[in-house]
Amino acid sequence: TFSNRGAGAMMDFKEQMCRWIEFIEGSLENYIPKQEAFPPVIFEAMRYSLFAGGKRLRPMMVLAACEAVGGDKEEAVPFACAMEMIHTYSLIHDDLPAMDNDDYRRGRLTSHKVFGEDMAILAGDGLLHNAMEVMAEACNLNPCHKTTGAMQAIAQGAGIHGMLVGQVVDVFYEGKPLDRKTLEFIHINKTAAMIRAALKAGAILGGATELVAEKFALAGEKIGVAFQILDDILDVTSTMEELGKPIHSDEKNEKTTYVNLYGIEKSREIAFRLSDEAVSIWDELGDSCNFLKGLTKYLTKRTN
Ligand code: GRG
Repeated sequence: TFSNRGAGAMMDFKEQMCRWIEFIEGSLENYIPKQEAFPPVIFEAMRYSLFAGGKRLRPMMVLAACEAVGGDKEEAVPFACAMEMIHTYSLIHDDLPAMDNDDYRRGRLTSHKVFGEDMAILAGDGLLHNAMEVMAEACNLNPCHKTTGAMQAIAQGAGIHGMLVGQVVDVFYEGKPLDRKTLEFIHINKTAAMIRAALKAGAILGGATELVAEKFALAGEKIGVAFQILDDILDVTSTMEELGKPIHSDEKNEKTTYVNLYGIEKSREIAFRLSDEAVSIWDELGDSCNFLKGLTKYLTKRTN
């Protein structure tokens, strides 16, 4: 086990995280076709983004949640890999000229810059459908409410009841003023829904009761919103540091974010409060959630 049971209890949190990442990278290889498959261009494009060094937070959450409720992480591996494929697809599409038009992601050129817009769209679609195939195959191998429930939670988190609808509202309000309720809607859906889904799916796969799985989901929502607020703060502070400007909390950013609605200090306070609320859920659930507690705290201290 990589979680905090047995000898793992003594393991340093960051070391545990690195071991999870290594495990996830290896597992992804088993669920994605090799570059040589035909036609190579699409597999090369899918792999280019999938193996670009992401933090692997969502698959880590699936696996750690499964273990935290006493499940066997092996049963959760296909779902963890599917989460990362869906997350990567969303990043590829979000970077497209029609959306955020970004040139760099995960420290390298974005998919459309390397493979062209057409192939980037298809690589994103390819990752999404491969994720569905991997999960459906796992459901067929072990048909039960745990596997189908996890697949449902993941599809819900990614689609029109989750990330996708958050992206729709984000795109719709581009360049228009946003009120707090709408901004909250975007954060809860675009960012938090996938983190919520990862923790809920992991708990379901581990055999949690509906009540406990909902607690994992709630912790995920709080972590997800805190994660997005901190991301908005990092965006502003890193740009200001690059420009050598002093950081003023009332500084305006072109997009409506928590930072320009509440200021840096208040935004940080809201993110820390949400993170503390998630930590209280882990405390309530007991020691088996120590890794997830550590991860929650780590995310509030992140610098990238
Ligand atoms: C295209 C349907 C569709 C959705 C796109 C995920 C997303 C929705 C947009 C990405 C833009 C963005 C900044 C989203 C906020 C969430 C976020 C900070 C994503 C990056 O997640 P990390 O930090 O990335 O876990 P890595 O690269 O580490 O996996």
